[in-house]
Amino acid sequence: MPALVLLGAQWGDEGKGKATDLLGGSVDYVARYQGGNNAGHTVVVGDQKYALHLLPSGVLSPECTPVIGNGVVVDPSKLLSEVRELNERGIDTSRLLVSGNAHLITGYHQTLDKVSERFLGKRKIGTTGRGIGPAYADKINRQGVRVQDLFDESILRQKVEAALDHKNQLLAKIYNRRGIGVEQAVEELLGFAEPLRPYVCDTTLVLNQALDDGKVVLFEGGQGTLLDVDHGTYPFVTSSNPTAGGACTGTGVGPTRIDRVIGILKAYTTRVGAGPFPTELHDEDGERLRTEGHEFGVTTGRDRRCGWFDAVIARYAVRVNGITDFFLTKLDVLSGWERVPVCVGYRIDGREVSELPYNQSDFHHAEPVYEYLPGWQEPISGARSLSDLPKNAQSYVAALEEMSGARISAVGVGPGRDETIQVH
Ligand code: 2SA
Ligand code: GDP
Ligand code: MG
Repeated sequence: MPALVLLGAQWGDEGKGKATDLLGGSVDYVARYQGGNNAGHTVVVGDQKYALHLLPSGVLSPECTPVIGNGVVVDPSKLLSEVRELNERGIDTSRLLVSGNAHLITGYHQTLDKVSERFLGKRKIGTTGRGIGPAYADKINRQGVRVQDLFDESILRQKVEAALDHKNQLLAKIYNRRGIGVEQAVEELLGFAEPLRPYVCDTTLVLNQALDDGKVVLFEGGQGTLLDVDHGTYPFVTSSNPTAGGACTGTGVGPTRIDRVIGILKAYTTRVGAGPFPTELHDEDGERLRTEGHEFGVTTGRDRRCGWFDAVIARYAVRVNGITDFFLTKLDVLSGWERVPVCVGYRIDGREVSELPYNQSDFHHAEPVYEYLPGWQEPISGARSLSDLPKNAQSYVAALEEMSGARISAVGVGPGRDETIQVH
């Protein structure tokens, strides 16, 4: 099992941080391949809780080397403060490697993110306001500033000048805001150069050599499949590719080297930010899932929208990611329901469909078709094998596996490292 991708199969917050941490002890490298500090990955180790945003969750495993790949957008100030906070809690971050080709998020990207959301009004995406979209826009528009540019002042100045020229016109003419000074932006960025220098290297070379040497590499996705800019609910998505292909472009490791793709799948569904969500609950059942599942954003503290499990989405995630295994998380949150609805298809303008519609209007109109599975009353956090679970919880897992189209190889029954049932 030398190379595995671990990604969110729904709209993010499925419990990727916990799953990565769980595997951290048996892998040599954990590489983030997309996104930035919009991610919020929670890891609970004993009585300690860590909320990681930019650092790969493997940073908490002493034998594991955390890598920030070229596909990630790096806010240098946030990276350094996350490193400092972990150091203050006794976690060694000296093994961290950061790609010199990763793009930087600067103050002006954050300004543009916030201003453009305000400008969109009720059409807003509900971004995290961390500058993610504008930083990726600059990358694709070839106006980005990369980590390696921090080490060449003259190139840095030229790139910031080029990036700000157009943005300042935009800020002044469209948003009626004051422009951003080139010198101020350059000075601020230069201040990050020396603190970052020890971590920066050619991570593509490191990861490929590690695989040549038989090391185990885990590629950790942020957000989730339906937030993918190509395969998600566009435009209500993030600006990168959390799907499995992103692991290759975001680290420079070819697809023939990937052995396993693990989809993290919550036993119900949540979403943060705007956009369609067929199984969303607007009633007290949704409120109950939010409260019992502690469904609040790790980065922004926003309420997460909650709804029932959607097998159409799980099957779609298998299709676009080539998922080989699922880790089913938060099964414990479902204890105490008389019956648990599971969405098996959609009704769209009178038609029933079993595949996710590619047409955005169809998806906006999709009404869930539910099957009702019998619930269980007992708390299950103490279960360590499937046979420890109440019969109806076992049947729920089996039904989800059958409907989703990939085997479930682990089941989460609590946030702690050990609160997991290993099935395969
Ligand atoms: P952005 O900031 O440009 O990436 O926002 C675009 C959309 O992507 C969603 N998004 C997320 N959805 C779930 N979890 C995320 N991370 C945090 C968490 C979120 C938080 O772990 O809880 O704290 O609010 C995440 N990051 C981005 C976002 O909601 C937009 O819909
Ligand atoms: P990520 O972005 O996918 O890493 O997920 P988040 O950390 O944003 O949100 C998942 C939340 O669920 C975190 O608070 C985790 O500690 C918690 N969690 C993960 N797995 C389980 C589980 O099996 N049961 C319960 N109750 N909580 C879990
Ligand atoms: Mg999260």
